[in-house]
Amino acid sequence: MTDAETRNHREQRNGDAMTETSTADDVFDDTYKEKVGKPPRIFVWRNITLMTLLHVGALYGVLLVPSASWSTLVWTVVCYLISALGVTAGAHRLWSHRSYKASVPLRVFLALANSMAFQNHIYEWARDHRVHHKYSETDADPHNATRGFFFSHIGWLLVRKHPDVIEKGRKLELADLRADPVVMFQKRYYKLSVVLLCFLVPMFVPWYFWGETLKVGYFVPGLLRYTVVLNATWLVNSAAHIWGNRPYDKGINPRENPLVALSAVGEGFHNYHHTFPFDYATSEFGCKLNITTAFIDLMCFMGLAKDCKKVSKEMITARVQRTGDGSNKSG
Ligand code: ST9
Ligand code: ZN
Ligand code: ZN
Repeated sequence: MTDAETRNHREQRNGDAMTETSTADDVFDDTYKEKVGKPPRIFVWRNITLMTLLHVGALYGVLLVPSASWSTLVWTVVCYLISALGVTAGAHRLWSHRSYKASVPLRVFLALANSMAFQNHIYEWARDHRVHHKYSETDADPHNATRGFFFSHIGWLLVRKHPDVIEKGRKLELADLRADPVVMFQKRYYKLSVVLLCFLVPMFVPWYFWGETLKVGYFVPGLLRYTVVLNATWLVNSAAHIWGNRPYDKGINPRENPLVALSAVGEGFHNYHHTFPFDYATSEFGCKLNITTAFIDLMCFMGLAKDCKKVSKEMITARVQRTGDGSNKSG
């Protein structure tokens, strides 16, 4: 693309986002210029050791699966879904993008579910995620996918952040997050809530209610489930920024990746999501491969959520024709 085309593309890109979104923090900023030179790479050996141990523990969990009872396996799936929703319906669609409104009981449930997922507290997660959208694929993006699959998948958690991530992140408003007592309460008691909800509850429930061994409880619904949820989440940053079609905007890296959508309970439609970050469904296709959208719809039906933001069909069609790669199937 020429400079003029790039400018034009960015104006169109941000035009759609600015018309609907409630927070300017997640809108792409094209004024940021990366500094010249290689990004610093300072290893954090504590994280490298802990992540290695976690993945070894998860592999041991895989070996224990045949000795787990059916009830424990069902419980593992339940824990997977609860922790996944704490990230997708909670930290992501509600708190990072404000794509719908949730009542206090639902916010409390999502905050507890988020602690079960142990992916940093909601405030930090949403702050980093807004920086990811605003400075996508640059040095100021915490998991900048132009640094390769490994970096955007897990590597970014094993090294110190690029100084631009912190500098740009400090300029975000985040007032909405600070004003939410549920977010601030979870931040305050984060470590305790993680020990309880990510490790102790998944382990003790099967032991107490149906006599599962503590070892299986710890390694299968505990470590294995936690590690799978982490990797499913990280695939959105890695695989869904590398492989898939770009029906809505061929000028950006994020892609539509159905396999990631499946494992990440609806979060793999990433070209759509970066094009319209305020859409509560993160997809044009409703609940298809999208358990999170079905969950939010159910919450609305029960009166626990409301004001879901949705991109109009006309806006999608116009955008597909203007900047899509020609692969859109919706006509
Ligand atoms: C994890 C997170 O896994 C996963 C997030 C994935 C996001 C996915 C998004 C995709 C879309 C949604 C899809 C969901 C799909 C879900 C599917 C489910 C099935 N702005 O951090 P420090 C400040 S976590 C402003 O130490 P270092 C900070 O406040 C896994 N400020 O930086 C602090 O200030 P002060 C478990 C910022 O030293 C100072 O800077 N957890 C920002 O570079 C230093 O902060 C871990 O593995 C910002 N953006 O260390 C631990 N960032 O001093 C991970 C920082 O004033 N974290 N600041 O307090 C760490 O250990 C460290 O952060 C580090 C960097 C080593 C990575
Ligand atoms: Zn992304
Ligand atoms: Zn997002």
